[in-house]
Amino acid sequence: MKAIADCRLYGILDLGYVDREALIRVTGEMLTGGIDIIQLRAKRHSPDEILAMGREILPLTRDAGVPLVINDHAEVAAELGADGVHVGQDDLSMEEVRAIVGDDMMVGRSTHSVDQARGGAAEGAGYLGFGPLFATLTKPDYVPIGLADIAQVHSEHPGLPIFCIGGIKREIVSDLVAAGARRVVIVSGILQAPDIAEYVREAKAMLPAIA
Ligand code: 3NM
Repeated sequence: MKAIADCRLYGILDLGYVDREALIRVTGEMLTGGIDIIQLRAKRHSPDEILAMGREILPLTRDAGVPLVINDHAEVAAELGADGVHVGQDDLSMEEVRAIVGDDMMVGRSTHSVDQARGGAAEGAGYLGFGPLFATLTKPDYVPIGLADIAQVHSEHPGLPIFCIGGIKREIVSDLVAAGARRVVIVSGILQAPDIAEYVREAKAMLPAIA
């Protein structure tokens, strides 16, 4: 299984973009392109449905050695035996998450400011999301934070994997790298691409190898 420190391109299976019936196909295409880590995000589905989806895709991600992270639902992550769970600022505390998933599972946290990133590092998150950099329909109602704080947040937490997120498309990955980003999450860009595997391959090629 790929370690989080070795992950550069993070893909999200967001059921707002992927049809339920296309889940396995899209997962396969992302894996073929070389996605490093995948999250299952289904804001409108029940925990039981998310567990069922997780059971369908886990064999594929395991086969590829790619971590599978469950968004929001720590119970589902625990029951599935997922590789990680991702929580937002308004979701469970780290203590509450640990009570459900135990000490070993990777826990990722969304952060939207330098200050929240400090909080995520202090609580022991395994990685951080940092954004939204740009306005995005995938997560409306959030004020974009731009590129200004990317360098700072990386310099404050050198050992912690930080994934920039929000409105990122393949075309601008190089600009983000120039601004100090090392890792990115791309959601709609990947899921709406005519050729998902190719999109993933090209986006990943723009990210520097992890030293
Ligand atoms: N979280 P797209 S931005 C799921 O800032 C999510 O925490 C964000 O999707 C955050 O690549 C975001 O389509 C949406 O813009 C990212």
